[in-house]
Amino acid sequence: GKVRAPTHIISTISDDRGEETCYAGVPMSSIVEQGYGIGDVISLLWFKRSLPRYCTKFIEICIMLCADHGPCVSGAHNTIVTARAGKDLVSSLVSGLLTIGPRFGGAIDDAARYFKDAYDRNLTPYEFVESMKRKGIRVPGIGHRIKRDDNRDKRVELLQLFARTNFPSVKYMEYAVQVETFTLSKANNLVLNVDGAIGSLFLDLLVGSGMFTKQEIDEIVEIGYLNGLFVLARSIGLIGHTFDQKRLKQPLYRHPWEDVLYTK
Ligand code: Q5B
Repeated sequence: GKVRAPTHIISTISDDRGEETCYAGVPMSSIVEQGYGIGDVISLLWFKRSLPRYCTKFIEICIMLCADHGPCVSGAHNTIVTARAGKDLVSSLVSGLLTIGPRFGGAIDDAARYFKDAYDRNLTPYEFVESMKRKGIRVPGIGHRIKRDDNRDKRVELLQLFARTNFPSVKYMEYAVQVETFTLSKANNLVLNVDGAIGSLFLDLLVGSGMFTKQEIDEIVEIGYLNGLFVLARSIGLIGHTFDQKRLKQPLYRHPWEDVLYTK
């Protein structure tokens, strides 16, 4: 039989050897001719399968809603300062991306992990939140610097509305809402934030679509695919902020002395 030299790389998501590149077996021409969108491309390259339209639409809504949140958030601030230091597009972009993490935008995977574990173990919101408190862990997906009980995050409302209308089940999201009701009884900024909404709703997408086995869902949650949605989305805004600063010919940023508490 054929003897094959061992390879140094294994790849399962795309293949560029033929006449046209295929994403998870789907040729480029089909992607264009069948009117696929960015949600379909993400489905193919991240999840290695075509997902139903309501799932790819949900992915696209996540990308659109998380593309930017103004110049004052951590990521945009870093990007603006870097662009004003005369750095190039890639440097300005990655400077902003590097702020994405457990406090800012990168709480989606942990929100999914903790909400799934708590729901699957039938913990009441009280038991879940208090157990997190005992462990000294802030509930991922809960809390915001400017959003409050009386100033809800429109992005969360839009995602919830879409899911309630289109998903077969929203049990994880409803659980997250019950957790929010409990945390809001403690402080009025402990709202379900955009990370928590995406994390819980993506669990509903994975479980409710019937497109993933239990083992695949556990692997997706364990590896942590979902922060990728925020990273991808916010790159759009960070690139925009870079162009904006260059267009405005903004000078080197220096933080004002008056805004620093100098102390010994
Ligand atoms: N406390 C987000 O904190 C923030 C608690 C909590 C239990 C919690 C905080 C947090 C989890 C991580 C998370 C995603 C750091 C946020 C995003 C994208 C964004 C951003 C934008 C965009 C805010 C005051 C008191 C303390 C705390 C308690 C706070 N959070 N307890 N569970 N989750 N959340 N991140 O307001 O007794 O005084 O010690 O880490 O989900 O990033 O727009 O800006 O699109 O760009 O600074 O939307 O909630 O409050 O730290 O002063 O805490 O509340 O223990 O209690 P804050 P702190 P105590 S969405």
